[in-house]
Amino acid sequence: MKLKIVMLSALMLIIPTLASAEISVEEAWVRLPPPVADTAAGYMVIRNSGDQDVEIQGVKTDAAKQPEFHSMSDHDGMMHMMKMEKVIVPAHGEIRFAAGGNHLMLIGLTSELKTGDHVMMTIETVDGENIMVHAEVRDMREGMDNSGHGEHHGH
Ligand SMILES: [Cu+2]
Repeated sequence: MKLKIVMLSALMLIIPTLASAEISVEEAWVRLPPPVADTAAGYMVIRNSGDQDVEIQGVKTDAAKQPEFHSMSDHDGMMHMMKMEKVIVPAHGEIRFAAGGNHLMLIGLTSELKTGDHVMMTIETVDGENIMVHAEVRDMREGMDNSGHGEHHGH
């Protein structure tokens, strides 16, 4: 009887976590940095299928000492980037990190990245949900990145 009560209370703890598992990550990749660089830029789309906005706490990866989300802005033709203080994925919406715009910055790479490598990351929400992300390393110097923005970025 006592066991039943314990199991029930454990279940009640689990249910709210499952109900909030509405964040998914797609199109994740990392731009191959120049050989001497110790930073790399990453891109992805974070989607929220839920009814409530979800705030992202941060990202963790063994690939970099200090991964952070950056916003890009244009001041008199010069691109500037800043750490995003808040990353909010709107309800039934998405937030895009794409070449030439907002991006993930992997600061302090812990090992050299090679084309085709998979960088494992975990996106954490403020509610404590963790989403695993596999981001492939792509070399855009010989790719088809014709957006015209990539060259401003300098990563
Ligand atoms: Cu940046």
